[in-house]
Amino acid sequence: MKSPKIKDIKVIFTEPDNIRLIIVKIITDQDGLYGLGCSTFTQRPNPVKYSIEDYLKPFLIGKDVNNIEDIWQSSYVSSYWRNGPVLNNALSGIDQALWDIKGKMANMPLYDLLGGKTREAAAVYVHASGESNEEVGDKMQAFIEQGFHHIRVQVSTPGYSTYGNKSSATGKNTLGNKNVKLGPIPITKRVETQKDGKLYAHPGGIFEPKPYMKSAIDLFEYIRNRFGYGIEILHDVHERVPPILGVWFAKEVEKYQLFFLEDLFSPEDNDYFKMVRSQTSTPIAMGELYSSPHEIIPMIKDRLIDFIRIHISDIGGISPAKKIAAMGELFGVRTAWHGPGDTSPVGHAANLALDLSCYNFGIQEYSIFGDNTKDVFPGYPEVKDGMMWANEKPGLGIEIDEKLAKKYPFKEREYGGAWDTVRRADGSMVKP
Ligand code: GCO
Ligand code: MG
Repeated sequence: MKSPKIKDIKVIFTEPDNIRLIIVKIITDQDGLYGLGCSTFTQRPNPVKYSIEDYLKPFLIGKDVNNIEDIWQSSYVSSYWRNGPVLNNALSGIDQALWDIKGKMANMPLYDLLGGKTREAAAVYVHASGESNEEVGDKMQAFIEQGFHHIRVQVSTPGYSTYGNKSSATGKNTLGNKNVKLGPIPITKRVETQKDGKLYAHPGGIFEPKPYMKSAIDLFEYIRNRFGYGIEILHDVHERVPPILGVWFAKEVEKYQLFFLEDLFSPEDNDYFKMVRSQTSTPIAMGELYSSPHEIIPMIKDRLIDFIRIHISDIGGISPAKKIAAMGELFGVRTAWHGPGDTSPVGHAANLALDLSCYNFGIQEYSIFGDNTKDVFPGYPEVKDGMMWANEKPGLGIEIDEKLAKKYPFKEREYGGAWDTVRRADGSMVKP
């Protein structure tokens, strides 16, 4: 039988629940045979779209859909310079769509094609954030009653801006010693997040490492006193503290037995992880900001992390991700693919195919899909009893309602949509 060829490639922008999503659809020359992939880089959607439409599409039209690896390798070097978030996200949409087509042609769910299930479903973690320990605890209680067993906990630091919460930052000194001045507190006022239909990237406010670490440690103490150790808690530092303070923090929280501590350092400070490994057994997760194999390979090779937090579309799709997962297995490192709101349900379906088929699965992040998002993506992975369940449909098992997707065009955003600018009390920039 003649192998299907790539006939057309479409990029679909949609924002059903205030997060910009990018979907790729590969249409073959075989009637009714098409595939979907996620290319979501929510802060920079346009360059991803142009990279696909202006470069990958002309390069790929007419190619045999069977040859995923050859298409991936030749596309990867077709730009000569490589390993960046824009080109990798563009390539991911193509790659995931080809795997979706492969599953449809084999009439198999993708996890079966990748070796079959190593578990019935993938345990997920959800986000409990709040302005106080009690509020975080109450949200945890609600999630526990829904059957979740792994919960990421983030609490606001009074007077400062905290990742996972948007407390207004007055820069009020909460170090406990009223006389300590934190330097000239720059005026950061909160602009409306949404005004006249436009979205505004509000300033990220003021972040100070010591007040943040104190409030996080107080939160863990509170949670362990209220819930004990029978529930798994996770925490995301989001790369915001100076590295040596991160080393101290990882040691200080060891007694709270976190499931993992995430983004303790920025990728640029990877070498600090060696210090952490020799001083504490706090489980470490890192990877959502990696877009090159050169970043993750040393972390696995030297067992500097316990969980691979890679954003699959940011590394180039399923093809590279499954190789990284295999390397992780050989070194005792588990997967914890990035699964934020700015991974589309198609991307979550790709995560899930690997979660189910990889022996060294660790945990799957799950940012609860909004109702509009669920409508746009029929077949989205179901979550119940704290687990994400795949359906038995071939390929990724998910669709996109293109007509409905069009009803959610990208909103206009100030400066095109930037990630928050977070500053120290002296006004210097913080990696956000
Ligand atoms: C997480 C991540 C996200 C990112 C977001 C960036 O652990 O889920 O840190 O919250 O900040 O995906 O766009
Ligand atoms: Mg994170």
